Amino acid sequence: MDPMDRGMRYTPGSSSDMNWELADTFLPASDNKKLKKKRGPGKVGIIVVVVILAAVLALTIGLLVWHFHFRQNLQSQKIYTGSVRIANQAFVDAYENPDSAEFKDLANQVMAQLKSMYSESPQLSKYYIGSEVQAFSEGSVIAYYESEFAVPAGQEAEVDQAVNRLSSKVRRVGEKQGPLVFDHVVSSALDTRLFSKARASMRYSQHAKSSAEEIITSPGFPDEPYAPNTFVQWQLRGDPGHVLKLSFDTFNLEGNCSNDFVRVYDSLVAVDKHLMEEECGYNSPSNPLNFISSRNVMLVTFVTNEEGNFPGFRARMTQISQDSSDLACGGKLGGTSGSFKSPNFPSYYPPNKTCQWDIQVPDGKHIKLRFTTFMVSTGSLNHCSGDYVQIVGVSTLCGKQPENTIVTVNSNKMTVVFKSDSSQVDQGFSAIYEVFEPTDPCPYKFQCDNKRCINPPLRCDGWNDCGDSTDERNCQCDASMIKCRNGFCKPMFWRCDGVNDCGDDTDELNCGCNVGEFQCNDNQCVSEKLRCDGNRDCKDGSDEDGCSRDICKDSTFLCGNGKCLTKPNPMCDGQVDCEDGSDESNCNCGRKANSKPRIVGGQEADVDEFPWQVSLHIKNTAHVCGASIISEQWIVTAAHCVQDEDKIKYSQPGTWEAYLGLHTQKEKQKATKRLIKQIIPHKNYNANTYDNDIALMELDSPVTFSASIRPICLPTATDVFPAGETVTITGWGATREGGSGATVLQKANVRIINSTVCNQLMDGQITSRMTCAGVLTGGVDACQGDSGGPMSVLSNERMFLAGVVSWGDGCARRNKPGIYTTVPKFRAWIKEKTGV
Ligand code: 4AZ
Repeated sequence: MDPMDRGMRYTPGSSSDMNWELADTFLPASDNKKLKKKRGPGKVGIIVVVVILAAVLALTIGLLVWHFHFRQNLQSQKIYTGSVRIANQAFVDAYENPDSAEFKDLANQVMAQLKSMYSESPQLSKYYIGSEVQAFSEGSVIAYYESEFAVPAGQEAEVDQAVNRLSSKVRRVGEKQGPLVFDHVVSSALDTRLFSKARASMRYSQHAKSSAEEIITSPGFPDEPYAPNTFVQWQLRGDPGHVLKLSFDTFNLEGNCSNDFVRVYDSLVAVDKHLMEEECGYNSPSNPLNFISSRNVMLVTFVTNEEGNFPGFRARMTQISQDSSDLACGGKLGGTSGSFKSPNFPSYYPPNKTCQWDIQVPDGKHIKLRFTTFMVSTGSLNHCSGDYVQIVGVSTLCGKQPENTIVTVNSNKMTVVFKSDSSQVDQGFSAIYEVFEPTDPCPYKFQCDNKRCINPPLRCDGWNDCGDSTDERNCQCDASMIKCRNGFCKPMFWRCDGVNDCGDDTDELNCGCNVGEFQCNDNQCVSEKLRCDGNRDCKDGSDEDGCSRDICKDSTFLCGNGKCLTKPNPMCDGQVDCEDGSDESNCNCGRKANSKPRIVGGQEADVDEFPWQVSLHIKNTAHVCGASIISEQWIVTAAHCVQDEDKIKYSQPGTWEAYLGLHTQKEKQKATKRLIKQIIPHKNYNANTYDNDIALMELDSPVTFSASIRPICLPTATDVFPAGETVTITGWGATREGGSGATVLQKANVRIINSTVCNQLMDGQITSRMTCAGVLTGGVDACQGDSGGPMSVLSNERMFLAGVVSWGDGCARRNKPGIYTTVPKFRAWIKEKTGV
């Protein structure tokens, strides 16, 4: 069949269009006749002819086999999606219904004209298979279509260029060869992930009603998780003169967008040039995703790969009049101060929007503009080629700018232009302007070197409020502050918290210890009870110096047989130092397999770097909590992870599945999965105070240790982790407060915070079974979803489970450390319950 002469629907991937050109060149047998005439049929001649014939036959067969079996595989299916405006047609309601005669008639005309357009291009005509019109919308009439090509390997770029050339020609001069006048075409190659499943897809079409909202959900929502290998499209429409607003009130997909994703288009067809956003992962209902289209159409596509099992989404669609004040932006602004923001802020702004604000303040004053938030899509080429905010004559901003970015003009007029292009939207900006006297730019305030003005009380308060530290320079420290040698002042309660806040250690020198504590020679404080107990609790061992028992005096390690060793840190260092080998027993743990040189403020862990890390999932759904492997069959987590809630029986072993050896949540299939045989929460766990927040889980069958699955070492009951010591936290939890969980395991280093200081910061909620760790200036912390996971400390090149992620006041906030269950306090309990 002539591929250019197909009906309205085409069959992608048909093999009836094979290219026979090469086969024609495989038949040179006439040469043999010439040989015969010249030389006669001598014996040698016959042999030569037979050999040549055999060779030609073999070559022909080989080439035919290659042609039929492989060559067609070298052709790739390419689908271009696009929209074309038909200038000489008026929209009728029947065009919304693909089964109507009107739709079919116009679709056939569009397809015929597309075919004739492609036939003019030598690069396209030979590979063209067919087109399908998917929808029409108003204005005059816009047709949305897909065109399919079978492109030989290596020709894809040429075909891309030819399609682009054709589109820009139609945009320039129009296309009037048929009865239809095309005057605007947008087209782009369709992502293979969309069309590989598209044929087994579901397609819905919904039209917004004036008053009520329309609801769309992922298949199965809310009763069951979405299925694998799903492809669903929703074509959404509103009345002419309206735009569509789509709000996802629940959004919980797999965290890796290359597996499962939702795409929202400002079109009725999946054309990249109108892709507003691709989303995956989890969005807190308190921070709903919210989109606005530029016209009365929108397309939502939902794609999942072979692994599914996340709850999915629900979105509400409404239509808003294009004249609605909700969409208004720009205008004239005056006075001495004011504010403005991008349309739909803090939700996504619509595509194809231009707003201009003309600010004029009283004569003689100048204007300062402060962006409290700024997130504007940069465009593919960067350099603000996509969306931007232009402060005319001063600067053009795009991308993500730091909080409180300031732009000033030395005049009483300022023009600000916001422009979004047809694709990739973002949350936009919020800006505040105010006047300043040219002679006094920061009245009653402190002016930072970066032009920010800060309230005077923030000066010399220990925090870098300017962003460039200029508010903390040249300070006179009052009695409530520590005077650092380098000139900074820091709050007195940061003194001796084990963290070098000054930057030059001034705040950590000459630190005394509390009542009941012993001060080590290196100023560390340990419990008085640990003095002379035979263990080196101070890092320098000074708690065992001069002990009257005289055991291990000036030595470092008490062996199981009572003998002392003078070697520092002999435990698990790979050499048997005690005669009874007790320094090297129980050491098959904590070894970082890969020890090459949404956790907040962290970074991705290396594969197998933390092989004791476990991801606890509610069966067939998402990651919920972390845990740590301590033996082939036991893992440690937080008691608060296994407390029942309204609907979910977290305390029941049957609720859970544990993934061991997991690196990225998108590759669960590569991990070792275990069900849970029993859960033992600590009997004194207090759900109000989070005291004793620890639980044990027994796996249904033992695991075999490998590079990616190994236990972490358990500390001894007397181990203390002194303030200031660096510990590592790991997990797949949220990467910012209220944000979505991480796909790849995250790691971050924080430091142990002095318990007395921590108790003050946490309003007296810290018990002796809790350890605080964090960065008091904020920015690095465990967060929701990290709970139950390890806080580990390195000693003798092995990692020990110092704590279990338990709770905190938000995540990564200033002066709010993370709180961890102190594992040494539960060492005996772990032994009693598990034998480990
Ligand atoms: C949580 O909800 C959680 N910033 C864990 C740790 C922290 C806060 C919350 C510490 O699982």
